[in-house]
Amino acid sequence: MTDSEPDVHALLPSAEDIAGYRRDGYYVSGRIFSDDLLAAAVEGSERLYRGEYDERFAWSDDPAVDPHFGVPFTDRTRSRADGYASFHSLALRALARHPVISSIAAALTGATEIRAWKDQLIYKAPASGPGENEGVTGFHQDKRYWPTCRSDRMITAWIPLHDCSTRNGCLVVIKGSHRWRNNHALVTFDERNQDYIKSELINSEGDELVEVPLQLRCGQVSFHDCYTIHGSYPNVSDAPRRALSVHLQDGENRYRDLNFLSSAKPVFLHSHDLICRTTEKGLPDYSDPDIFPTLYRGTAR
Ligand SMILES: O=C(O)CCC(=O)C(=O)O
Ligand SMILES: [Fe+2]
Repeated sequence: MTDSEPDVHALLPSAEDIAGYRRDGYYVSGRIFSDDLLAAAVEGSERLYRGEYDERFAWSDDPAVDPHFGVPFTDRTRSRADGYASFHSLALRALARHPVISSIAAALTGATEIRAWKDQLIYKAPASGPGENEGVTGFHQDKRYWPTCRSDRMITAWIPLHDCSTRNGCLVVIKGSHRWRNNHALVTFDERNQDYIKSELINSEGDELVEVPLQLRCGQVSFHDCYTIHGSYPNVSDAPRRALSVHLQDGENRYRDLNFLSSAKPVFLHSHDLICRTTEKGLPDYSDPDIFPTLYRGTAR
């Protein structure tokens, strides 16, 4: 594939694909990104791990926003998730803000506007031995991390920077789990015991728990609903598994104030609330174009 722009229309999901996403809670795209863009993204992530930022912001050194800011990544035996990679690396921004990603997100969710919400650059180191739980991403629901978001239509694009299989710990989704809303405990990204999450925490409302490993060729992207339960197992290959998660909000998403009863000691505080502009009422504005740029505006399909 050359580095020419991909054909947006050819990559948009069909009506059948959209119905599949709404039924099962996930969708796998065709090949969106070229080898060149992905190679640049790998290089961009290595630069971040050395503490080299292409662009800096007023909050780029604030560990309250992200404890990884400016901290070189030396311990390659565990995983690491950097929360603002697309702000600091232009190569990663090219993936996160790519028009094909937001167009697909709009088609799948039915939203007429898609804004950036957040991204996460994830490095899953090879596990040091068989049977180790190293590098596991615990099964979780993304929306549980964003209780201050009023929307239930948020969506995540998961962009691997190379081929991903069960061997190097590809993303695994639980089919249809976006309908299981009584799962407030699933803030379990950092829990490594998947069996515990599956047997003790997930409430599947009587449905069978069907895990689907999303094995992707480089350039492909998977999308999951903000309530779809997903995670990943150890990387038993001998190379790191690298992916950029791009979390997106629909244009209707607004901040909801869950601290109104306990404003002296806020319970729900997203790192974004520290850096985005505020509304007239002094509340975080989730449409601040500096933090949440609009990536798609169009008509509902
Ligand atoms: O890459 C992983 O292991 C987890 C990614 C994830 O949680 C997400 O994309 O929402
Ligand atoms: Fe997630």
